Amino acid sequence: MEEPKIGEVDDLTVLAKLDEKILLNELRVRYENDRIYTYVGDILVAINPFKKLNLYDKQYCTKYKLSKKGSLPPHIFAVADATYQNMLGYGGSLPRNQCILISGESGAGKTESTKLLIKQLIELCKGNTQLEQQILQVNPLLEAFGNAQTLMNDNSSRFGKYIQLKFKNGTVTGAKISEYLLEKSRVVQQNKGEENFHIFYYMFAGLSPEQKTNFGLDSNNVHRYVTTAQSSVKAKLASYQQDYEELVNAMDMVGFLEEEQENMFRILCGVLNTGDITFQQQDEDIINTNNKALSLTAECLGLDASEVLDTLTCSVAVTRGEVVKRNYTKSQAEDARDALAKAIYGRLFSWIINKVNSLLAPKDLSGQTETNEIGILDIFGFEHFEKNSFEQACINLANEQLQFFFNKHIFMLEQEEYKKEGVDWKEITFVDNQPLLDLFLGRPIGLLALLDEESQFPQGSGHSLVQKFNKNLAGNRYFLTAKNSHSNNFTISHYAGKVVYDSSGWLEKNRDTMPPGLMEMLQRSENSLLSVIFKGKLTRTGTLALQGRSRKSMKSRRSTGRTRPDAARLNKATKERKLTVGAQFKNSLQVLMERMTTSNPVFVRCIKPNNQKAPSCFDGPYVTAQLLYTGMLETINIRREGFAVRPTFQEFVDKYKILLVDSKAAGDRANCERILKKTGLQGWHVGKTKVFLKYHHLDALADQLQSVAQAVLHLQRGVRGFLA
Ligand code: AOV
Ligand code: MG
Repeated sequence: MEEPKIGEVDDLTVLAKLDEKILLNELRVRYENDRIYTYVGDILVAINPFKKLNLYDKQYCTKYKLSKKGSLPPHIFAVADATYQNMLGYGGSLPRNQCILISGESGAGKTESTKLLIKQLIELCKGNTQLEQQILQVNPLLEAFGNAQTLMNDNSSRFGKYIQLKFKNGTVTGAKISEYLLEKSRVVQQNKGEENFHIFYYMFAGLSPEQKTNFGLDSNNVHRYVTTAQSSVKAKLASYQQDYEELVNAMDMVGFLEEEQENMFRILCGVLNTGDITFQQQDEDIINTNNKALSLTAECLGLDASEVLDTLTCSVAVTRGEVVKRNYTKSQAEDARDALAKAIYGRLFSWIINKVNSLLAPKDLSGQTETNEIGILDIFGFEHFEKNSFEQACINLANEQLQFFFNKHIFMLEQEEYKKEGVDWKEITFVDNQPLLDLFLGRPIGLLALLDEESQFPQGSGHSLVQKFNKNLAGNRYFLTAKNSHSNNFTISHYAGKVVYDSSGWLEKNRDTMPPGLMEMLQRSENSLLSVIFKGKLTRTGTLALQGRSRKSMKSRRSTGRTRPDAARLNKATKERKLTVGAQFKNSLQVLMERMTTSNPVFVRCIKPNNQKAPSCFDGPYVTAQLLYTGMLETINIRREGFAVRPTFQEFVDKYKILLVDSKAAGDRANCERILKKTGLQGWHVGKTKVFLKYHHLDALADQLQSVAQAVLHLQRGVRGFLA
């Protein structure tokens, strides 16, 4: 047999010889020929082209509809197709609920893949319904508010999301989005060379001059919270304008009312103006040095300016029934100001998700037929900047968790099953990252637990935190203390590489408390939307639970005077201890893992070809590193040697007994062997309760089924012809 040329192999598991170099070369040649997709058995590898490829138009949508996997080049649409068919129950023994897990570092192409998957899934179930159009518009909407330009990706997701599409009889009936940890700190501060959330630039380009004046938006977009160079904003003005149009379009389509949109923009301009409030120390007092910003803030947020100033510059506590006022320092006032902006943005984002969910919720669940779902996980990819904070730690923890799930599914469970079923098997080893999950999640000695403990001390600081880490985790192989004992830095040896973290600000970010009085003030806002979003409660996973129906409460605009809250209420508010951000994140990851465990997982692994976001540039060492840390070689090995398809005897016989031309064949071991021998296939195995097949066996079996079916049809026609 002739060896296939380099780059001609669509599925790397058929390569006769394999090592790091061969693998890299195959991928390189494919990439150079714009073949960005490659299979490893049932896993899709996607390399970011960083340029527009003609791979996704109508013609491709049609081509990959109900296609047979082996007959077409690898494609993200084929993943959508296979997942859809499994959801319909064509996957035999597999669970009907599917979850597509997309991994890869920041900028590798997860979000683009997610969009393509949704596009093709909608194409597959197409009923031309309004709901389908709404679902397609959700992504541009979420990206406007949740994505931003970073050093690693111009459209980086600053939140994680899990999108569940619900189906009934193959038709989409609704969608639900879960969000994970929006990076709120970006609203008030961005690293050098990075931007605030897209929406702030879209608004600047898209709002009418009248709106801008009304909302106090600077005509040059000079606000402290948006630091991007004016020249670069100007250069992108036209494209921002278009993005704004698309966003408004999307909001209309999904069902956001005009009044709600107006309120959103007003609130966001309030956030920008909040950032421009500046303070100065004057004797005992903190005074505001930008009255214009203060009054614009109050105006946009529907608040009273003097009350805003009060809550930002002093705290009111109750000691033995007496109300005691304490002035903030300048930096405390600045923190209070930024906390206000972050809280508003975070809650607004949660409200948007909430609103989308209520608009896209399945309407009628009373029918007899069961509903099934396809979930798609698009998290924030692994990140390592020059300076890495609490957000990066959480983001990287999520990536560790996902890698662990991959390992567990691909290596651990599978090999356990071989053992149990008596398959003759040579163990394939892999790098287990369980120790890293333990390092983060262990109790009482784990990063998050220690962080929570330190967060309870009002006097705690970044330095006391890192000392606590050093003291408790020094023996851990994956935790490295800084050489300089005064440093706030520590290093974690992640599955995807070492990251140096700076512990400054972690306690505040983890506590995420609002200065006293802010919450109550916002609940009394004249802006009906703002008051609604602050009346909601946060759940244990940090999502917003609104009281009653949001539409209804939107309409009842009541304002209960502007007095400061009474002492008793204040006291209660300060006493109520809410979950820390770390604890919420841990809970939401746990919920996600549980959901993933009960579905059939489908893996897409995105690879970033270079670190410059550049097209046609394949950086060998950079790609190799990703192939190594994701365990690609081991994955190919297990997919080559292993048995990805494992139906029970009964399932196997039910599906293929037609090949025996024996419709009464019992679902036992002997019949499975009879069928398999008859097919002439090689390399299968029959275990104690299950049949073990290679991925490519499925295609061959499908071919044989089809030819038998055709023969039967032929025969029937013949008989009919004979009778006629
Ligand atoms: P990410 O989701 O994995 O990063 P994206 O999906 O946002 O990465 O991809 C980054 C950029 O790469 C996109 O904005 C596109 O310009 C380009 N790109 C990705 N996939 C394709 C494709 N199939 N065709 C053309 N261009 C593509 V992050 O969200 O940062 O982890 O947090
Ligand atoms: Mg993304």
